[in-house]
Amino acid sequence: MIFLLTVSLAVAQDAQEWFRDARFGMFIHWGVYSLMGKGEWVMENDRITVADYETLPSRFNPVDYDPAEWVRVAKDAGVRYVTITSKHHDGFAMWDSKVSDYDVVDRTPYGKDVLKALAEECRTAGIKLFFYHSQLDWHHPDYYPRGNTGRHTGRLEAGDFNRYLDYMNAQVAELAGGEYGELGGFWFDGWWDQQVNEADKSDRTTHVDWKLKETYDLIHRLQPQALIGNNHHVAPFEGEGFQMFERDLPGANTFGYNTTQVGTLPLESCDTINGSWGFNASDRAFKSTKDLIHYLVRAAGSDANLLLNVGPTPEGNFSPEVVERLREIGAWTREFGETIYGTRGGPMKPQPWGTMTSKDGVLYVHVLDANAPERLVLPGTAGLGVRDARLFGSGREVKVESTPDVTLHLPSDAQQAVDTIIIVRPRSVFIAETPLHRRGGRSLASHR
Ligand code: FHN
Repeated sequence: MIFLLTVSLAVAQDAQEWFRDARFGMFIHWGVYSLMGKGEWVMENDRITVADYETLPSRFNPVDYDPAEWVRVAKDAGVRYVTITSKHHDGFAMWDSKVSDYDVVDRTPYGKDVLKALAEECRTAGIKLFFYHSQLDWHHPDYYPRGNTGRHTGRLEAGDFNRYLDYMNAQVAELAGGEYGELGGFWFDGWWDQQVNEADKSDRTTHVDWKLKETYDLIHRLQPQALIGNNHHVAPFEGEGFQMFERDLPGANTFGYNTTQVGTLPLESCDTINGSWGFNASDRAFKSTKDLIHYLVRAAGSDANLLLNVGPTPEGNFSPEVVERLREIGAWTREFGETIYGTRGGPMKPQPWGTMTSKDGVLYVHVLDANAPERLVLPGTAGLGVRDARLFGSGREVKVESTPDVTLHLPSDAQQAVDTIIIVRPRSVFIAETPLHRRGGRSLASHR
């Protein structure tokens, strides 16, 4: 028993280390909602009843869906894992579910298991696969009591929540049962729908008992290495293997979801390339490649992964704007990826002008702001003797002073268009373990 526990703990730790090293993932929101071109919340936002929404699947025929091409684009961008919606809040299963016919195989003219095909391509390409799975369900009759959403679906005001949980767990077991290979993990969402006081992220009281332990134990029994994350916007629960932050870097709260403390689990930020998760035909607010790279670098500097979302069209295409940006990000990750993959954030806390990553005893200072000061003070590096500091690429030397924090003098003509990276080699062994800013103390564990 103790042996088994030790083994599964080691498996979980390995998975977490892998996750921390991965740094970059692709999020995919794809479902029958894509047909409406108004995002994945269209059922709720347009107050569509279950009866009306159920007519959508008969039109879902993604003839252009080419999972090998999706994975090629993802890999070329430099992502190490893909997280795709197996079921979103609309309740529609994107695989061949055995406990429901409300799925892509049974209800659409396409008739094929889109997750299966993607799982196979991911396996071939060495990309790990995660499933986004909505706990909230606007379709299932037993998702009752109704939550904070889904009140205009025309369902009977009755149901058995435990029966719903059995259904949800049965679907999770199908996904984790082996048919889709060894999974990276699960990314749950929708817990907040039953939160009594959704505005208060310190209050984890819900109208229902989600019985998370049952779901999490089930997954870990079937796939011990699978990491579980849950986008509940509150502090992590037992059994979760990473902590996520929607549309924000850990510690920031520009969106209103992220007032919870940054904990010690591996971290992940997710965000969109435009403003939408699911395909939204009128959303043209694509972020620039430069901003997206900055997001990735800042995430790494905050010791977090970036899970960057694409919302494919109903035909199964990534829009050209998305492909273009991913290609450009790929050019960057190929050249500069060693400064983010396998790194840990810090020890310098993120600064307005840039951020820091570290790996194998080397610090990478990322200067992101074109108007960064010429004299860059690196808070949190006091006492670190510097052997040398050089510009990534040219190898040109950068002048260093100790004040007592390490201070770099960035040559005025050295600034790069996207990210000016300075490699700082300490004089003594530097171990990047837990980032300074997450422990609120020093982590400059050097053997001097
Ligand atoms: O409601 C969902 C939303 O549709 C989307 O899936 C995002 C992704 O982080 N999460 C939820 C909102 O918190």
